[in-house]
Amino acid sequence: MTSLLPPDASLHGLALDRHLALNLWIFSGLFVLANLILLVGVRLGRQPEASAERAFVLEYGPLFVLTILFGFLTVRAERLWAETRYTGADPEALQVEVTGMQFAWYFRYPGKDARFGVTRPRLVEAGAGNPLGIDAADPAGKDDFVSSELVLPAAREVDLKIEAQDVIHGFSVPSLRVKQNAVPGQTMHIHLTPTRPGTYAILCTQVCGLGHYRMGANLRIVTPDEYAAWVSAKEAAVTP
Ligand SMILES: [Cu+2]
Repeated sequence: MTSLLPPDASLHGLALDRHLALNLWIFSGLFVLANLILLVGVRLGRQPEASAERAFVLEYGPLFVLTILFGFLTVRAERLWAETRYTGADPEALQVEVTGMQFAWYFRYPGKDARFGVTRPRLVEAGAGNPLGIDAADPAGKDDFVSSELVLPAAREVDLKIEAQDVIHGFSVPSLRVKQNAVPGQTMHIHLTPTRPGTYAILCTQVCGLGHYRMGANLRIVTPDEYAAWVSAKEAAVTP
């Protein structure tokens, strides 16, 4: 059943896929069971009224079992959710800022100092090469660089800081099993570890305007060496 999904390229994805498959199997089973009960009921026709005790068991027995089942699935799902969101990222995790805007994704890397510089809305000028409005006066921003593709090294945790500049966008990377709304004025953190090198699709899953259909980007998962080479080329371009 998991083969319906694109190949997983993240460490946490396998457990999510298993949970999804478990849900599908359980609810397919319940669907079949419910229809069987219906058919048996139709076939048996009207029966003499059950005793109060038997009626109680018939009514609350399945309800009890379903409550336990839903509870189990909820706790299991919550743990998987918590793994990328509630528990903090490793302090050593690579920091990348993801910004959605009509109609593109931009990815900012903090450079050697591992600190993002201040951004100001009035400095936003995509035509002049500053789509995020990085303030040149802030020393922490001097070595920040912005990319239109998300490049991540395999087997290293990344802490994604997801933001939006104008309207609500949906940051979705099916191959990383990640989907998170990017909301103006809010910062969402997701941390995960990419595994399999390759090129994958990044989509926007909120209808964010006329150009929504073409709001996509590429995720490239590369080896640590390739990543180091890519970063130094990018850094050389911003810090002469
Ligand atoms: Cu969008």
